Amino acid sequence: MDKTARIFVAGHRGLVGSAVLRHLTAAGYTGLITRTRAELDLTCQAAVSDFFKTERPQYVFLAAAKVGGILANDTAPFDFLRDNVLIQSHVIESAYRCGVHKLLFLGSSCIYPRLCPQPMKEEYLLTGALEPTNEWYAIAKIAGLKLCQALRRQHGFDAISAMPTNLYGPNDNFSLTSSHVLPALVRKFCEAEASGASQVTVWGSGTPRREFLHVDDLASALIFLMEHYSEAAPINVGWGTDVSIAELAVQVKAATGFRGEIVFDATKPDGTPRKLLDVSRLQTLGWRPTIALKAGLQETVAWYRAHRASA
Ligand code: GFB
Repeated sequence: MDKTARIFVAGHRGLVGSAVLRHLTAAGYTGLITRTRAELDLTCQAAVSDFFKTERPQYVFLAAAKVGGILANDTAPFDFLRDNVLIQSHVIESAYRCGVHKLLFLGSSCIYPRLCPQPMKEEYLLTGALEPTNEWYAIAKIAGLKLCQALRRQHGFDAISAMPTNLYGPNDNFSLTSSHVLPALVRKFCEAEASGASQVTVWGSGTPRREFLHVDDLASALIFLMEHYSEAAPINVGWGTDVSIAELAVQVKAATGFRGEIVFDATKPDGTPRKLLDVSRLQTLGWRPTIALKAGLQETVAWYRAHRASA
């Protein structure tokens, strides 16, 4: 990508898209193209097609998606399947038809089977049943990566797919009901510390294990992949180690200064028992993350406290 290339960052207000935009801007890219949801409805095929014909982007980071934590996924399966299938189909097809040089599609580590051997290698895709709490989202993401592979195979279109682990950082969703675990815990512990509450409730048993990657690390990996990776196979992007949810809660508690008790609500779902990516392919290409969980948590707590009103 030369610095004047026309680059469309789809989903630039979200956690991932905003980080990609920050990194591209800081690196001196001048041809960045963005649209808010009000300006361009990606679920509308005609609108997306017109946009590509008019704007003629050369590169696309497809970070627009309907995303959410375990409860949101479990309770709105139609929305997660439908919105994501529509958004990705429209953007990927229009990108191909309008002569985009290269497209990067964002998937998720939940595409791998629920009881996948750990750490999860890219080749374990479609080797077992999916986790029921997020199979709708996972099926949409699998369809997206298959669209990319099919276009590459049938028409030689340079579409690649990155599969990130659980992400966190600035501009995340901090809702208590629809967010992922890390932002939810940051908010719960910050609010409990501020109000002097005696306890914080963590969903589930605390035993599931998750891997967390700071979104600034992800953005750097995605730009690296846009420049250095052009294969059909999806590629994992993660930190390479995981923690239990109980351990995460202890770390968030320490980062916020909360002094009360942690309790677990077993009526809430645990989801996949473990989700740790094998990141050896990406590391062999020459990319490694730099933001360890402890530092990333401290930064996220500070960001949340500074943006509490709008987050
Ligand atoms: O991050 P999370 O919502 O989704 O939950 P997944 C991870 C674990 O944290 C689960 C527990 O075991 C939750 O029960 N947890 C504890 C909490 N307290 C909380 C809380 O306050 N809020 C939330 N949200 N969880 C997602 C998928 O799965 O992973 C998406 O739903 C996506 O499709 C994403 O793929 C990466 O890690 O289980």
